[in-house]
Amino acid sequence: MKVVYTPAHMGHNPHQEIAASRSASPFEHIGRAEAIKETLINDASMEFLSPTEWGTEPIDAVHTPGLNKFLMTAWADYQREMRPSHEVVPDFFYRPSLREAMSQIEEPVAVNARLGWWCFETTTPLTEGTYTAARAAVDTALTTTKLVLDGESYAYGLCRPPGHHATTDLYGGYCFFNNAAIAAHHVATTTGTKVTVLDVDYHHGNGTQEIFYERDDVQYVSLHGDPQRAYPYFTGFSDEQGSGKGRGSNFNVPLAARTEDDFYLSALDKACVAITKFGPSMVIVSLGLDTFFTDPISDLSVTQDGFKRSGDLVRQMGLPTVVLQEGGYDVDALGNNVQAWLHGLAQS
Ligand code: OKP
Ligand code: ZN
Repeated sequence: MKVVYTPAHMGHNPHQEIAASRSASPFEHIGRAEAIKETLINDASMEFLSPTEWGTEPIDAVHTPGLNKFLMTAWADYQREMRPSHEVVPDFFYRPSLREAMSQIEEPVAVNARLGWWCFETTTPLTEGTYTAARAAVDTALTTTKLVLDGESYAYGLCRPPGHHATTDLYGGYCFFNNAAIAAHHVATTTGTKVTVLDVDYHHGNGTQEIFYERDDVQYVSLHGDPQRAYPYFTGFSDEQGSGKGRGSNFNVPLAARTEDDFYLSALDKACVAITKFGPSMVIVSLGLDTFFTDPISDLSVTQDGFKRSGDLVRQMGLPTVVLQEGGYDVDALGNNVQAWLHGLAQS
């Protein structure tokens, strides 16, 4: 299987994350992608390639162009305007009801206000090389997708930072640009065919759902921890089924804490039935391994064998499949878990 990887992800190098009312070492760090790389590079069935450059056009086709413009200079703007800091985090979020009944405003001028305009939470610091890394993750997603468009049955993109929490005009949840959504939009618009994003990360991909919620050319299907208890809390409920033209093309499967392999696989099977019914030309998998039973920030109980069975079930749909990395925070198990999933997909 072809694997797209670049060391450019190391530009995104947070030293802390602000969550649960304290600052602690970040769960999303360089070591995650390097652990996956180490496992796959020692696997003779994996062939490594570097991404090519795709520019900002595919990003601006999905996100409000101001998001890319902001992220390009935000860290440097903050150093100059506020104070020198290894990582940059908003402390004031724009919530539209602050201006209830008043005129709509434009993006503010002060960098601290712009942070709160474009970001929705505190666990996603900007560091000096974050922008370079986030752009490289998009290039990785698009390069992987092109391999499959050009005839590979499947390919894997080692995207870092992840993408599925980034909405049309907000970053957060360790995500800056929505790698999978950019890839799906690229396929749908350049081929004129339908595409499915199958999101198996523990966390609901609120960004991908939002981006495609009113569209009938891209289906979003997700299995995740029930938002009644799990991040991102405000989306991922089963009654979210799409709206307008998109009604029926969004499918959420919230899962109970400690869900084990057999139940998980039966839920994934339902997701696959919904995908087959939609009839896409390609499946883009948002692959999170944070459903693993020892993941430090999640509460499902999937095993390494469950990951292999998941890949196998996706293969049985018989569709060209792009696999893009999202979460997974038990770093000691991460490489083996990705490898198991990919071997299930490749039946090797
Ligand atoms: C990103 B992806 C943990 C706080 C959780 C954000 C979680 C983002 C998950 N102490 N912070 O979906 O794996
Ligand atoms: Zn996750």
